[in-house]
This record gives sequence, C-alpha cells and structure tokens, in this order.
Amino acid sequence: MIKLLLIGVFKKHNVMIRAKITVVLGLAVLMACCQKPVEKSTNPIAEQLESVKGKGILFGHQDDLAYGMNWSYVDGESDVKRVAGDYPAMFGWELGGVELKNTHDLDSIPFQVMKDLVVKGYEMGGVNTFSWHPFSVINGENAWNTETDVVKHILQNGSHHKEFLVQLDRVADFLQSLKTGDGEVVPFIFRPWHEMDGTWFWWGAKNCTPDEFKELFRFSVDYLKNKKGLSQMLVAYSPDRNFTSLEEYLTWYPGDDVVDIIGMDNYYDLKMPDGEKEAIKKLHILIAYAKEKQKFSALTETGLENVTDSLWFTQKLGKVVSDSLVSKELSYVMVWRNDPKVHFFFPYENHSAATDAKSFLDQPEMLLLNDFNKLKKINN
Ligand code: BMA
Repeated sequence: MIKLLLIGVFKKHNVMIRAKITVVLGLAVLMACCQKPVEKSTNPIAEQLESVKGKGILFGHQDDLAYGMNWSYVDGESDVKRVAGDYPAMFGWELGGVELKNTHDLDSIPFQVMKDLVVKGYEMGGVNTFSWHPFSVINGENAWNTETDVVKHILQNGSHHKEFLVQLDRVADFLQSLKTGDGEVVPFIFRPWHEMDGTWFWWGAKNCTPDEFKELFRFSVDYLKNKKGLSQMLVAYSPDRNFTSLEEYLTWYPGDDVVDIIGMDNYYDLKMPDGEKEAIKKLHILIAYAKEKQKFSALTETGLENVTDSLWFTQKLGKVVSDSLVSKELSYVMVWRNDPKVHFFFPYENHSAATDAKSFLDQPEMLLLNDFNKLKKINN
C-alpha cells in the first residue's frame, strides 16, 4: 500500500517535473527566437540606443567639447551648452591624420586632448562617434583629392595594401587607447568612408566601383574588429542624400554583417525650399530598412553652413525630427563643427539663430545629455 502510494506520488511529481521542463524549454526557445543579434545586445551603445528608441533622438555635435566660436580647449565648455543649457548627447570626432602618426587631427585637435575628451564625454554619459578622412597612401594627398584612384590599390591584392594596413594599425592603436582611468574600454561608433555616392572623396563614386567600395568597407571593419579586437565598435554606413529608392540607397552598402547603423548625411535637401520633405522621404527609406534588419537609423551629418537662416533649426531640422515615423524610429541627428576660421553649424551665444536652436532642442523629440541620461536610468 505504502509502496503504491509512493509510486503514485512519484508519478504525479514526474508529470509536474516534465511539465515544468517543457515550459522552461518552451520559454528558452521563445526567448532565443525573439532575441536581437548578439552583437547588438552586447554593445553598450546599442543597448542605450535601444532603450531610448521612440522616446527621443540624440542630438550630436562634431568637436563639441574641444572648441567653439570664441573659445578652444576650455574645460567644460560647449557651444551647445552655452546656447541650450546642456551638452549634446553625442560627441563627434575626426580621426584624419592619425594614420600618419600626426600629433593633431585634420582640424587641429591634438590626439592626446581628443582622447581625454572622448573619455570625458563617455563618463558624462554621451555617445562618441568617429569619422575618418585619411590621406591617400598613393600620393599623400588629402581625402578631397580625386586626381588619382586609390581604392583599388589598397585592397587586398592591390599595390599599396601593406601601406594601407599601416594606416589601419594606427587607427586601431588610437581607438584601442580609449579607456577610462580605471581601464574601462570606451565603446564608440565608427563611420568610415562616408558620402561615397558623391564625387568629392577619393573613395567616392568618381574613383571606385561599388564592388571595390564594398570590399574596402568590409575589409576595414573586419580588420579593426576581428584582427584588432575592437569589439566595442558599432559601424555606421552613411551615403550622402543621392538616392530616391532603397535600391539606390543600397548601391554601396557593404552588408548587414558589417553595418549596425543605417545612416545618411544630408546638408543639401535641408537648404532647399521644401527640402525637408525630401529629407523625410529618404529617412523613411532607411528607417524601413533598419527596422527590417533590426538595426539603428540616423541622420549622421547635417547642418546649414554658418546657420545663415535664423529659423533653420525649427523650420527645417525641427520638421524632419517631428515627422511621426522619424521621431519614433531615428536614433540620432548630428550637426557639424563650429570652427571660427572655417565654418560653423550650431549658433553661438547671441547669434541670430541661437533662440531658434534652443527652441529646436526643447522640442520633445530631441535629447540632450541630461535627457538621455535620465531616460537611460528609467529604463535600467
Ligand atoms: C569638412 C570641413 C573641413 C574638415 C572636414 C573633416 O566638412 O569641416 O574643414 O576638415 O570636414 O572634419
């Protein structure tokens, strides 16, 4: 009798255990299916962008912490902060010159100082992104010299591949050195070979074929990530605005396995009458692609040179970011640098566009650093 009872209890438990195992296995399968690609969920920037998606668009500014219209290298300064009361949520930097072991980048920032400012930006909670306009290994000319074809010669079977590897090694050395005082690795976005659909860079449409371009892009990312171990990097693809369909947008696209951020640079549309509508249409194309591939989308560079229209921020860029799809899906918008000797893209204090730029940044869609940090906390 006791034996029978025990068998009964055991059987009953067995059924329950089996049922539990089935539920656990089922849940595991369900979770595995719904999970984002590994890379995306393990990169801290990807996690943060994911956590604020739909809640706001990060505002970025190139060289923001280094110099502005009436100042340079003053601790804590920022033209965005002076005008809008807070730092941008994203800090853009330029690597051009690092491949030559220059002490300063193309735009005169000492790399040692840049390193400190990148770490500072990271410790404040911001996201750092890097562009790179390398000098050519063929003739030593800058990125805007299109007299000589470069790309085919630096690919794996090209005559100058070895020299190109030296350039990549130096880029990797700098990016690897981005660590906090405690040795914590600083994650970042890398946005190489941008505006390739234009004809002004040696990697542009006039000087290489889409296949050569794709190979260059793929090789660069693979080398930096896999050979140099820069797994803290997200990669952005950003053609200029020369497309009207997804097919055209993807002409130079190097592949889903090497791109995390589906971007576009666009200055042109946003200086044309009604051009914001064009910009929105193009963003819709890349947003749809990013959604389909579970990637992020961004307006990687924009601005109006010298902000010659005092309402440009609310009437042009403001309209773009308040489009219902854009505001829900876009991860960031970045304007270019404020260099008093060359050009500026964000107003300085007392500039005729300053009030309007502040109103734009007060729009609910736009996130400055504090907004970004608060949202991240709520989500964590
Ligand atoms: C361009 C200009 C140049 C600069 C380059 C790389 O748009 O701002 O003066 O050298 O970007 O940052």
